[in-house]
Amino acid sequence: MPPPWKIKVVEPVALRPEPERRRALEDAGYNTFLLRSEDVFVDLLTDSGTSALSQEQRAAMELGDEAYAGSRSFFRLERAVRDLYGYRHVIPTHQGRGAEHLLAELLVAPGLLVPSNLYFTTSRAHVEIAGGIWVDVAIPEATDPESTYPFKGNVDLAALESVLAAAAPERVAFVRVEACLNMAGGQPFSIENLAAVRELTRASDVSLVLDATRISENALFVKERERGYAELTLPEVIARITTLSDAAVFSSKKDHFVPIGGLLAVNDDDLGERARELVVVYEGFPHYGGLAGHDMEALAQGIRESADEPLVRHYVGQSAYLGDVLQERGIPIVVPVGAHAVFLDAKRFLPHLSQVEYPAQALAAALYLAGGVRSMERGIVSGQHGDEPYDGLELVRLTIPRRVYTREHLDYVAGVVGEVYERRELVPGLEMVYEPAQLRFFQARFAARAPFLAPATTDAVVQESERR
Ligand code: P70
Repeated sequence: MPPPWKIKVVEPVALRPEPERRRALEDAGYNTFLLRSEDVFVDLLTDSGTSALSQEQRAAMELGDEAYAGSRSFFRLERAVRDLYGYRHVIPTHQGRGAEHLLAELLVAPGLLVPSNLYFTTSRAHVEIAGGIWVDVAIPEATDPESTYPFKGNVDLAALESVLAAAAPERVAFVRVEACLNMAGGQPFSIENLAAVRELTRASDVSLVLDATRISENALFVKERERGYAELTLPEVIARITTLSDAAVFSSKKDHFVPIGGLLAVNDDDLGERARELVVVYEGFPHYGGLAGHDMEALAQGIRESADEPLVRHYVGQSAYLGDVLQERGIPIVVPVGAHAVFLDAKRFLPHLSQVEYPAQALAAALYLAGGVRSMERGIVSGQHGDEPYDGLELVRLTIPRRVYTREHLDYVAGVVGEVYERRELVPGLEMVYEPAQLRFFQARFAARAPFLAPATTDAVVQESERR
């Protein structure tokens, strides 16, 4: 189906000539985070804050009430959250990690455990800065790019049960379950699994906190893949999910179509009060939490749009389409294709590189050089923890912003990836030359171990993709 929107405002983009891309890549230390966006042609770095606003969101922004306290816009936001998700207390934050910070300050203490279905970078960082210990309780399929299990976001119930049996409730801060598990490829959990987690946490007197950042897509996958939900509306499925939790954090920069914003939402009155006490220290008064009134208006409207099934279905369909085209060309990707992105499996894409040569980082650099396509490393640079050995997933994420790119853009991206795949042995490994102390993937710098794709090769890549 064509998209359920048409384009009213456009932003020009251009493909820079090869020598300029090469220079930009070197200046960026082979890290796609450090490229300037004007040097990027198709920007698939992230779906975070990169969506197109709707006309309704832009209109709502005119109504922003910029009062410091008691802002009308806050109450509209609170109503939108309660209507769709049902949580009693709504604390706005500047973005998702602001909510994660509050949650960690509220519930984590030194030595407390946070069991979760796989890590997310900022979520784990906040837990660890507060002295907590992250415990992975993802099912094994989550880290197997070739497993076609439909709910790779599920929690390993036996693993969770044994953590809780050994430590709950005193030594467990909360159990975290992330919707459309980002680091596994945007993979959903089933409601059956979440309900079982709910039983375990209840029996152990521990809170269940959702990372509901991508809950809309998770709800759509449930409708399509889990028996008994096909006839429910998308908002009904979303509500089935949230009622199984005690609290949630949201990065609203994804499903809620806003460039900035996040939420902490909780049911417990005491926790809600403590969150409002804390938010004034880090974010702002509880009626804006680091957001402008007009941001809260756009967010309230975006929350309503996030439960619009045709919109979510089209969006998930874009990832599926790109995944299909890549698979037809024999390119190794994570299956099933998840919510917000196609993840290339760099271990199979560049088998001549060992993981300490940063294959996913090198592949992301090659895609930029070859066709101005920006993607994100999700491998050892993002996942390695201190000096611990890492042999986990080694992925490159081609992330689709919402309501932004057309099928022509996706075909172009598939062409670039395909041409690089055909010349894959020309992609050399990298060496890390600067490693920041926190969340190193954002700002690390690299040097190439050998000349990176010869210029003639990159020109051929673009010509090939244009010919197609
Ligand atoms: C991405 C973004 C953000 C995010 C998330 C989940 C499941 C929390 C957050 C934090 C941005 C990003 C963040 C860290 C590393 C790379 C990219 N994900 N939970 O691109 O929210 O960014 O608003 O503070 O996906 O996946 P926020």
